[in-house]
Parts: sequence; C-alpha cells; structure tokens
Amino acid sequence: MPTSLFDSYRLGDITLANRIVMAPLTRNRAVEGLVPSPLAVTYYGQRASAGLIITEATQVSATAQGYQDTPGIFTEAQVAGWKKVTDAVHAKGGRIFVQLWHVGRVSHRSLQPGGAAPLAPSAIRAETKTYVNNGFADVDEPRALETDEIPGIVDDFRHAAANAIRAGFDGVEIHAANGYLIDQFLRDGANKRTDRYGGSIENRVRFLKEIMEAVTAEIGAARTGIRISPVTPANGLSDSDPAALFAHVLDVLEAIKPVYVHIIEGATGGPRDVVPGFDFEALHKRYSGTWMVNNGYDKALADDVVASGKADLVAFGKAFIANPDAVERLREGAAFNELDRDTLYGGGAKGYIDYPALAEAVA
Ligand code: 8OZ
Repeated sequence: MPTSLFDSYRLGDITLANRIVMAPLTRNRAVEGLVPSPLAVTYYGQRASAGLIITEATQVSATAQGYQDTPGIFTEAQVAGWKKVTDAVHAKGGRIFVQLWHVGRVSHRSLQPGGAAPLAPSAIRAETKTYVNNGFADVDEPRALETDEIPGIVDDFRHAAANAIRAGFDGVEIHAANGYLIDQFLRDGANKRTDRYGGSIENRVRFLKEIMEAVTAEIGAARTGIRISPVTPANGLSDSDPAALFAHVLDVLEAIKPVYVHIIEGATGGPRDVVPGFDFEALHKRYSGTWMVNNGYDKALADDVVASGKADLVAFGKAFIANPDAVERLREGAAFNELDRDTLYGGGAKGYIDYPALAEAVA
C-alpha cells in the first residue's frame, strides 16, 4: 500500500494523526495587547482534525509587527491567550505549532514603538502595502539594523520560542518566507550590507542560521520547523540567484536538522509555475528530514506527492479557512465550502468561526 494522506506521521517526538497540515494564515483578529481573541480559541479548536495546525504568523517582539491586529507571543498576556488555544486543540487530540515572525521592513511607523522606522537589513523601502488603520497603506522606509543590534533580534526569536513552549505549543515554525525579515536578509535585492550579514550567500544566510541555532538550543530541534519560499515574489523581494541561495540554505538546515522544512512551491497563494522549471526536487535532495510542501494542492496532487514519497506532509491554506473539517472532506472527496475573501483579514466571527462542517451543511 502506498503511503496515504490519512496515515499517521511521527514528527520529532509527537505523532500526527494524518499528513494534512493547516498552513499559517494571517487573520488580523487579535484583541487588546495583541492577544489572540477568544474567537481564536474556537477557530483553532474547530480545525483540530488537521494532523498539525500551524498558527497565523505571530510577533516575537513589538518591532516585529507589520499589520493591524496580528498577535504576539512576547508578553505574559499573549502567552496566557495562546495557552487557551493550545488547550482547545489538544483537548480534541490535535497538534499545534506557532509560527514566529518578524516583518522587518514590511511595516508602518504607526505600528512601531514610538513611531520609529521599521527595521531591515538595509534602508530600502519595499514596493508593497500593509494593512493599518482599517485600510491599505504603503510600507514605510526602514532603518538598517546596526550589526550589534542583530543578536538582540536573534534573542527575541529564542525568547518567543521559550514562551511558545510555556503556552503549550508542540513546537514553533520560524517564518523565513514571503519577504519578511529573515527573507530580507537572504536576498541580495533587499540586503546590501557590508558586514558579516551581507554580501556573499554565506553571509546573507547567517541571520537565519543564528536564529535556527538559538531556537533549537532553547527548545530542541525536534520542536523547531522552518518555512521558506524560494521563488515567491511576495512583498517586493528579489534575488539574483535563488537556486544557489537556497541550496546553501538547505545545506545549513541539514546541519541543524529542524524537525521539518516547509516549502512554498511557487508564488505564495498564487501560481505554482511562477518561475518555470525551478528545481524544488534539487533542494529536497539536500535535506534528509521531514519535507512539508504547500501551495495550490488539491486532493489528487496531495495524494500523489505523499504516495510517491516526494513529500511527507502537505499544508493547505484556503481549504482550512473555509472548512473546519477540511480533513474529513478530503477523506470523503467532498466539496469544500466557498471562501469569502471579504472576511479574510480583520473583523469578528463572520467568515472565521461560522463556516459549516459537512454534517451541519447537509443538515
Ligand atoms: C497575508 C496577509 C498578511 C500577512 C505571509 C504572514 O504572507 C503573511 C501574510 C499573509 O506569510
């Protein structure tokens, strides 16, 4: 029998009920103090049949925020809020990692402490917009981090990871994708530094490496995953040679051995062939641990990638927004509910915890 999406999977020291992962999804519904709302407890609890839930991107510090009402995990109130979420998911037999991010230059002064400029590897404004004050706005020009400020940011990731374990998470996913701070260090379009964090590929990967070393030392490699997006054009990033860059990233990760590598194949949330012929399999060959794939998977494609051994886990995003029971629907070959784009970001219960499960939809 070939491996099925519905077979259990041993991930580090935990067992996932199936190979289907809920991808990290930004929903902008945190409450006062950037604490996950009581609605988030219901939302994640409803989705606990996923083999693994990865939460929405969650700030490691106050400067890490780039959008309105995204949650943090750097205060005690935030840890307490997340504990309610992890308890709800565990009570239903689910597993949950928190995605840790720093947005870097994808931010706005109105979200930064003291109205300061956002932080970045270099003072280059991103050609992108963010969501603040209930509307879209251009991101602000960032300030380049001083070399001696970088260990502090690495330590913010370490501290957030320790908080995550205290909040009951099964592990963390380091967000190194989609044009945020770690990705900004990786790419020569955003990183023009002349210190040991810029220039050569090895230097540009150093920030990622130091964060992975600090987090795995703090909570263990068995509880540390990472997400990367080698070819996504998200948030105005560019790089002259992503194949060589990510070959080195995978070599660094192979030495650190995080519990999984989560790879976005194509343009995040968009076409899979944004860079025609980009060789994701060549990257996979460099990494011997768990390989999680994402972007535009349907049941047939997911069945095939798991059965053929090309991936161990498949992450679904939109399916889990609109379907609390995405796993059951995949198992039964049932249709997914339609996604309401108007309620993706911000707001309350509508479009968040009111999508019906199959049984309710039939009833
Ligand atoms: C959509 C809107 C805001 C942020 C990402 C965390 O792209 C995000 C994000 C997605 O990784």
